[in-house]
Amino acid sequence: MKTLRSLWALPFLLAAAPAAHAEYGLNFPPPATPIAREIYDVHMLTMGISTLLLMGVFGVVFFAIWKFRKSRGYQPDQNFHKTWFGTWSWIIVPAMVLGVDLTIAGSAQQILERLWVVPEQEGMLDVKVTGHQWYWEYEYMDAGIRVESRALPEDQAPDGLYLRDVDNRLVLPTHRPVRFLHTSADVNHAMWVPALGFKKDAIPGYITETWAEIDTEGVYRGQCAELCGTWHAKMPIVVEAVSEEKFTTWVADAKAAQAAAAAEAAADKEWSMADLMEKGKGLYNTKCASCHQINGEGLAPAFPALKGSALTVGPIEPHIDIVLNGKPGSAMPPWKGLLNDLEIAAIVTYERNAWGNDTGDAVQPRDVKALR
Ligand code: HEC
Ligand SMILES: [Cu+2]
Repeated sequence: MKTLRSLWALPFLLAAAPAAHAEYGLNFPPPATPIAREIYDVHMLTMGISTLLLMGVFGVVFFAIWKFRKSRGYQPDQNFHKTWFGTWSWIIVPAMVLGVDLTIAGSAQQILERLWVVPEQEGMLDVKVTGHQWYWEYEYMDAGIRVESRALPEDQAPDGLYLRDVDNRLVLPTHRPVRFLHTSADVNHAMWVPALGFKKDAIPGYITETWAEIDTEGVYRGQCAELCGTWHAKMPIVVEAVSEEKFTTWVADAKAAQAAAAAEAAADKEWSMADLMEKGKGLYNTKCASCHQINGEGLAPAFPALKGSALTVGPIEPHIDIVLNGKPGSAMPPWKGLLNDLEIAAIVTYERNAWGNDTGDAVQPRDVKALR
């Protein structure tokens, strides 16, 4: 009873906390593709029809309850079922309802077909979307650009956007069809951006496709929609739709940055301890800390501590090896394909010297290369 009574306060509480529900309006987020807009329209049509029916039915019911009440001397009709309407209404009314249902289903079917059948078209942009525990990876197949996208930690996320904002957005052009190729590197995930009109599972070992042609520039938010483990909630998706010109510039910049990073890693340079530690700290905090924690203490029993662990203060080679190849059958992924030699050298150096590990080892990119 007490709980029920305090429920009265709920609407007022919600109204008083605008920051907490800043993103939620009364309806679905505005759609950003023609198909998503049609889905939205079917939804509105359905809502309209059901609202009218609801008002009609309730109107008749309330009117009848009031008008024909017992206190005015009315008696229940004992013979209604014997009238023509009493006999046939059981068929006519459901048939009308079915008619409305089929009308809605018919238009929904047409829209879904266009949504799920990827058109064969020249000039499509192919983006491979891979779900990872717990971040998204976007690969622009033609440009050869790879982007990792992670939720911003609570202290870096803008107000009201914790678990809704990421470090690197999925940048897409408007007025150009994009084909998404969905897959996963570990467990099932699902890509869901409501404004694009679809939700699609990411299944390890399979590649499935969807598509979208965004016609409105803007930022569209979504999230992983398949329970995928401890930090399922930390997999937001942020799509930034920009003009074709802006997209071309973005592609050029991303390619240049990627080439510069590769060249830096390939250069046969001896890196100083300070440089390795600085690079390693940034990389560790974004890529490893979700499991092993910022303080290196892990999260027992799932994720081992790296502070003072046998591998991080023991010989260097097995340490590099587990980072390169992961540990099959555990949540520790292989980083071989995701990090270059310099990045792995920096992370391993950081792990061997942070949190009081103090081994004094400065691991060089060539040490990693030798074990690849
Ligand atoms: C998704 C969670 C996850 C992420 C992300 C992760 N690890 Fe691990 N890591 C594990 C698990 C689980 C183990 C334990 C594997 C086992 O031995 O069963 C482990 C083990 C290790 C070990 C061996 C520890 C020991 O003493 O046994 C090292 C070193 C390590 N990880 C380094 C890294 C580095 C470097 C990164 C980032 C580039 C990283 N891990 C990212 C889950 C993760
Ligand atoms: Cu997920």
